[in-house]
Amino acid sequence: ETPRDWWKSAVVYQIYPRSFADSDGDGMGDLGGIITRLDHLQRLGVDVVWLSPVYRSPMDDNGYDISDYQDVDPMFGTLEQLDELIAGVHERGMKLVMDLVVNHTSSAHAWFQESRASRDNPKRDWYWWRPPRPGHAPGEPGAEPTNWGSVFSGPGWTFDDATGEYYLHIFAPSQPDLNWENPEVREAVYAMMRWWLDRGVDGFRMDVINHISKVVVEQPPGLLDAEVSTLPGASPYGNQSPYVLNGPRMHEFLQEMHREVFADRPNGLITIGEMPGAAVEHARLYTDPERRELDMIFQFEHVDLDSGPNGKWDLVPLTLPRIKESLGRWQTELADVGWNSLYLGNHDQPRSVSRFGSDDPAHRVMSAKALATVLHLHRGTPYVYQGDELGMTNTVFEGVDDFRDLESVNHYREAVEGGQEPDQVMAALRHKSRDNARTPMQWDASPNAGFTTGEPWLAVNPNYPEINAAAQIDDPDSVFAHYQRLIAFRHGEPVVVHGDFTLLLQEHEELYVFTRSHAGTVLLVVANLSSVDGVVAPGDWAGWSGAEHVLGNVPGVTSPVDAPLLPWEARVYRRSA
Ligand code: TEU
Repeated sequence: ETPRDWWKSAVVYQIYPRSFADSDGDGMGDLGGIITRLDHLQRLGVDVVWLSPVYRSPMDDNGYDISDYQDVDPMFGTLEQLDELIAGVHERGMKLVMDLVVNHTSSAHAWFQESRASRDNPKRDWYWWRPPRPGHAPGEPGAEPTNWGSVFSGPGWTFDDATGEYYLHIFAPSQPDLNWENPEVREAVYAMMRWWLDRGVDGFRMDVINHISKVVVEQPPGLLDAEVSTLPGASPYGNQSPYVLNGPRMHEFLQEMHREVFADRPNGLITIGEMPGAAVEHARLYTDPERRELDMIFQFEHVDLDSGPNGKWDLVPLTLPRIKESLGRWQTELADVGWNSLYLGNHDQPRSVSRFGSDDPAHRVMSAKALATVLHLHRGTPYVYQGDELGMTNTVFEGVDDFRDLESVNHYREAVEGGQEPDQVMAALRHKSRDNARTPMQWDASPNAGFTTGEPWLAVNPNYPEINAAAQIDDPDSVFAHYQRLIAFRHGEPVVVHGDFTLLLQEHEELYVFTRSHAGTVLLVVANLSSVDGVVAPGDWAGWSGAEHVLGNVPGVTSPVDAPLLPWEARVYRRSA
């Protein structure tokens, strides 16, 4: 029988279907493309495949705006192909996780169409409808029920002429928030989830799931207005987070979902909550197995470290001590209860090599391997975002027209209209735009990187002739081969899965050093996460003199712990306790 916590030793691979592989030449990835590339994943050795949304959608937010939860968008293929994909994944001994986007639907979803039709429609209360602020002309700026901003720029409420009220959308106006206070909404979502499990999927990655319980906006309009930042360049809207994240009924809703959807199913499923704004104290509750909520969550603390007081686009320098402090605290605080998801990148983040490593050709390969080594040797379930296993990098954006992502495009407009220097806005976008991670997967050196025979929806990164899967899969020194080794190492070494984590040299500016220990075995990870050559780990390493150097990123070399490290060199040692 599958152990209940089988996912502790698993590695998850995230596919962003639009950018993975195109089988019909329309320039957009699809299910047919994924099916033909499953051997790549099996070769890598991953256990679980997480598919970003492939449901029917107007694609305003590339599928995170769903208009039919129980069908595949024609752009991606058909339900039959999805069945084929599930079977193909299962045949290779892997599992398939679907993205579950139920904080909001698309405004094109039938539920919202009904809800907006009239104030007395039976589905009116399925969304958050509120009257305009008294004393303001309906629909005019300032008449919104609260002053909250949307994550994707502009106000968090949109006026609907049809019924003279506003609806809430934490994200784009085309992504209205479902009202989870209404039990019919919850039952409809649970029924849909059961339908997918019956179809054979193995679990869900739940999009912004800690937004589903909010402070209910019943008070007189204005009472829940949020503070607006007075810093230059800040958004003119208030920060909604305190009102709409980790709300009062979160645990109740997740426990109910568990009961209604998962409790009576055999072990072997996995539930992952994506949770911006979740602190480790929240994570302990959300992922405590006794509480029957979620198996693990994606937290954002370490990917927010380079954001300043004005948010995501307000760049502040990243320092290694801060990264270690943050990730290390999550390791410690979730040691006795709960579980970590480990990631450095995904479809919402810039490429991890460009952000945390170095995409300078002199350091790219080494830094990609070093980052992966550090991440995969932490305690938790590692996530590989498509292309990370090749060391893919941020791309080149000449101007704002090169972006496709609505977050990037909207931000540019709002910031420039607000008086910021276009060059400065572009610099932030180049550094952090989500489109950096959404360029097509680089399969080989043929035109468009073998992603499509047509015109790709987003330009291929010009570095594809050098960085691609075909060039790496048979090369034992490639980034790909290093990922294979890390994944196999986790599968073979219980200490990687279960070991206690101890951070060493926390204040060191260049080195990331920690131990893992379990059942008589200790691992020591020593990584130079900098381009500085010859860094030596300070300390007395006598106890490690006979230790085995089990993994490293300098081909063919094994060195003692106190030997100087090359730029971005990472080593893993093993000894008995
Ligand atoms: O993202 C959640 C999230 O917090 C977003 O705000 C995201 O991090 C964004 O980049 C903020 O800068 C999830 C999905 O992963 C994302 O692709 C969706 O756009 C979003 O939810 C809405 O569904």
